[in-house]
Amino acid sequence: MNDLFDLSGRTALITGSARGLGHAFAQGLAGAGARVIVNGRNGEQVAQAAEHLRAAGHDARGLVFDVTDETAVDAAFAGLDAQGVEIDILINNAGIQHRTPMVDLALKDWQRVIDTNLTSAFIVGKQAAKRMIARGRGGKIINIGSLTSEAARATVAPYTAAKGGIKMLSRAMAAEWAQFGIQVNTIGPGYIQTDMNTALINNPEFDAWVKASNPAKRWGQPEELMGTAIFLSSRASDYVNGQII
Ligand code: GCO
Repeated sequence: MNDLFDLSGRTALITGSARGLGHAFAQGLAGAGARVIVNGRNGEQVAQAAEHLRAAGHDARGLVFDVTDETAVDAAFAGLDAQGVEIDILINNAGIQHRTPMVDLALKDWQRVIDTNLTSAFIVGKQAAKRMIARGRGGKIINIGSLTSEAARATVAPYTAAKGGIKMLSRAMAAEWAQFGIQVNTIGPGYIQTDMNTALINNPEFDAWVKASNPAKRWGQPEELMGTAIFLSSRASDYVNGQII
């Protein structure tokens, strides 16, 4: 039964994986045997993150590109093609947060969040799926949603709209690509202790609200999401399509 979750021989690309949840996903998949490709926009952070994984004995490399830049994404995939590197697992994790009341929200800030948190999953997912379909041996795509894929709070409208879109984008991808053996699903984390949430964690009122408003009565830890990512990246989820966990 352990083989069900074994990712040996598979290559995983995790966007936005130089830190935060993305780095936890990279650690989890690497620990399950996958060769991981760390992505981010900052070359130094990506190199350090890949080195951190290699120092732990994992097969890891970096690939720097901006997930919102279609030309850069296409070039990155063309580079992988040229090196004979085939992506079996894609985690569309890259995301940013922007907290402000909607009446004060600038269109450029709305667009930046939508581009990074939602459109990027289409841009990168399209390139990965084209190759998975052509190879004929299926694949796994995991889009990272949020608690805000299902519920909303004030001042994070573009993030919430993007994460709601992520949930339905996974379903749209599943509707088109499941027939090719590609399982597309969403992970929707609750409130996790990451650097994106530092301001919230350090706010006693918000910290108390998070602890009071979820059954576990605590913040989650990034490593607590590894198991779900391994499950959705492995044979154990070969008949799971369009779901959000
Ligand atoms: C916020 C937080 C949330 C969490 C997470 C919850 O400002 O409410 O940033 O968006 O990061 O997405 O699932």
